[in-house]
Amino acid sequence: MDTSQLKRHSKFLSLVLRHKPEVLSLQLDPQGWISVDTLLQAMQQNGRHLQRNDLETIVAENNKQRFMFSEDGQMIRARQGHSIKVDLGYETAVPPQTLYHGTATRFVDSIWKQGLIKGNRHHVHLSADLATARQVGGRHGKPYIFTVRSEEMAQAGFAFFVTGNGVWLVEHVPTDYLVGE
Ligand code: HQG
Repeated sequence: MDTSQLKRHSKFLSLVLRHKPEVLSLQLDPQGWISVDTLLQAMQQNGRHLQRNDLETIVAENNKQRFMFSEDGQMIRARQGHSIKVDLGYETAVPPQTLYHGTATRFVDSIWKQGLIKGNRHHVHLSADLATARQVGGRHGKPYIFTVRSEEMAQAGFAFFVTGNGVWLVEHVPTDYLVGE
């Protein structure tokens, strides 16, 4: 299967595993998992012919490691980014002194009023490196980077989680902990 086909399937998997499993008449378990066989079968019935080895390629090569298999390889889920209710079971983690959040310039005024809010997602997404933040912000327009004083937030009692692929998650970032460009 060529790269563009894999990318198309990968985007569809994000839709199914994070937002709308119902497009394939599927239901994820409370932790966001679905059986690989069930998923592949449902995709097949939807005219999306994907073999197990193609799925393995997508999981392994996805640029942001968006998906993961269970240890026994029988189940698959998205690592983060859900809008449907799932309990990802991430442990809280101690963040570094600062983390970054990339946004677009048009959101900046609103962010200075409300802080960073999670919107449709379960959490606000932060990254440990500037390059990732810039890329995330660039998806929305002209990128603008906020630095988040994460160590101070953790000391003040905010819970931080980190996913297997280095995305940091937090409920909300009040303006007190934001530093602009
Ligand atoms: C902005 C992608 C106005 C926020 C990425 C962002 C990431 C506010 C947008 C992951 C606001 C939400 C998440 C406020 C936050 N007023 N705008 N008070 N607070 N915003 O896509 O962080 O490709 O839901 O700055 O790489 O851009 O899905 O969040 O611009 O890791 O794997 O509201 O999604 O990963 O946009 O991206 P999003 P995000 P995936």
